[in-house]
Amino acid sequence: MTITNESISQWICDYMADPAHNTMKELPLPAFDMPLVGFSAATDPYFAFYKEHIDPNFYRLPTQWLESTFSHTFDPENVSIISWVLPHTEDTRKKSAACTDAPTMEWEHVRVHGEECNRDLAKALETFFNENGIEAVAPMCSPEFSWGDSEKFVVVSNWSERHTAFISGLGTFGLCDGLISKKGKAARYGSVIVNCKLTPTERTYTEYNEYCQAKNGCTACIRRCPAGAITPDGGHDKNKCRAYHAEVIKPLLKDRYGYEGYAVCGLCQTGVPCECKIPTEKD
Ligand code: B12
Ligand code: SF4
Ligand code: SF4
Repeated sequence: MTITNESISQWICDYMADPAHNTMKELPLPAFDMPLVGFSAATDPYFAFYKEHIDPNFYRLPTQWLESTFSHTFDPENVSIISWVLPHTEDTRKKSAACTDAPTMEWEHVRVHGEECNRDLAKALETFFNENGIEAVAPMCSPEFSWGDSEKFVVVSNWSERHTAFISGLGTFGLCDGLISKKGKAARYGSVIVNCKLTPTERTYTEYNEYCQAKNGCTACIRRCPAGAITPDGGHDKNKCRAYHAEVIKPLLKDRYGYEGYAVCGLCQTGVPCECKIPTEKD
């Protein structure tokens, strides 16, 4: 296969079109709708900006991921990033939008098995490139991926899928922190770094929060959050959000469904104007 933006996008869509890959495993349902794919260059100044902005001693540049994986230097001019959005299905979104205190089991299965599917996709794409003689690494699947406490941002990882998607032309941040793409905010994100020159996707926005309608008075995610973790001026309080996951969602899911696995909330992602599209002032 000739490696072009189009052929890679098609490869990702074909992978996700296979029901054996795109599955919630424990429920006979697809985890996601069809993906959106974006591309960026390692030389994009935003990568260096985010390293500084997030944590210069912890956050990594694309070339640093390749260098630590393959133990030699890489020319950033030749390194690209493939980033994707995996949107939740309408069924999962609608069920979650109807909830007010905790999401449904479908939402939890997307967090657990949908994320497995996201990482399997990243691993499969990484393997595809490596087998074709092009070094590639999926940070989220690397043993070197980590996240931890941050003075500035409470918790941060050494590779942020949302910031990568922003740079790759896929969307902008919302008041609640969620990244809003053309397919909205109810989605998961992934990426692979490759030693190969690809054409960066044009960013059709200039502000990091351009799509969010908070500037026009939208308060939908504030009202959706059962933890009071989102405020008009403070944005997203990650400590309140995490505490709600651990102290409220976990016991609720155990009582309701007998579920004792990884528990998340995500109610701010649905029942809002940016759930599955770029919101407008009229929403
Ligand atoms: C740690 C983490 C969490 C933490 C903290 C979240 C956070 N906001 O950082 C907790 C446990 C709270 C959490 C919760 C959730 N998470 Co989470 N989480 C992550 C993880 C592992 C790392 C995030 C990270 O590194 N953040 C770095 C910090 C710096 O990001 P930030 O604070 O949001 O960044 C802000 C600034 O950088 C600023 N900013 C950006 N550009 C600029 C430019 C300028 C000039 C300035 C001044 C500022 C600025 O805006 C950003 C938003 O406010 C990622 C996976 C990954 N590797 O990316 C998933 C991830 C972010 N989570 C995700 C999801 C789905 C969730 C939940 C919905 C849970 C669920 N599955 O139901 C909730 C949503 C909470 C919320 N409102 O965001 C998705 C994102 C989906 C989306 N639409 O954005 C991710 C990408 C996982 C994935 N693979 O898809 N998560
Ligand atoms: S619900 Fe409204 S305020 Fe919240 S992120 Fe979406 S557009 Fe922004
Ligand atoms: S994930 Fe839940 S608790 Fe956290 S900000 Fe969103 S709605 Fe609030």
